[in-house]
Amino acid sequence: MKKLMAFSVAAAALCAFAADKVAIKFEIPPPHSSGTPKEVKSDNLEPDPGPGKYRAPIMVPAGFDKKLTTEDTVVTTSEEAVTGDNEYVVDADKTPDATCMLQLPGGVQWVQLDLGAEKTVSAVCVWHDQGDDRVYKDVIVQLSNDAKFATGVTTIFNNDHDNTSKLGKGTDKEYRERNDGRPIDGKMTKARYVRCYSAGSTSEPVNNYVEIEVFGK
Ligand SMILES: [Ca+2]
Ligand SMILES: [Ca+2]
Repeated sequence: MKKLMAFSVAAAALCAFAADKVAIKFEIPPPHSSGTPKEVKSDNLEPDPGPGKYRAPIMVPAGFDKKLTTEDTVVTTSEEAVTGDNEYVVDADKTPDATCMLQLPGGVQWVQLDLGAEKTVSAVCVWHDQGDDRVYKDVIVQLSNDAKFATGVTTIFNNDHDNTSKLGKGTDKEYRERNDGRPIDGKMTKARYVRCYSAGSTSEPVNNYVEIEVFGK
């Protein structure tokens, strides 16, 4: 009887924990009409959820679903932009065109966000460019309290399956850019800085960033 009661208490605690979880609410822009579908070549592509269908929501404990990035978030980059301003990445405008998009040169590049202080990161969502059917190469998202990412680095996403970016081999899948961006589980990592890597896309060598949002507490 005692055993049964202990089990019930544990089960109730588990249920309460599950009930306390909330879905992160990303603001999804309308899909961009890209005309004729384009074939993309990738040997590591995840299955597309289908038009109008979105990925399963990221569930986090209540209170950890706050958007941490604002238009005042400081954005730095690996190299000077080809076009656009760093602020475009946090201006809440997700229109995939030159007026709202930061474009970095070709090769391995990164965009880094400073959250201002250490936070618990529950999710990161990245919108590159959904202007046509395309897949960005070697998408890697890392968190750290070190602005230089030399120590204490946690990788929360890495689809560089053949390690061409030399940051370690990743097991995540490549994905088609869509209007819902790419939500990534932050795994409740404590960090001040968020760094998002890419190495061009199947459409062009440059690296485009429309928006990056970080959630947590
Ligand atoms: Ca933007
Ligand atoms: Ca690669």
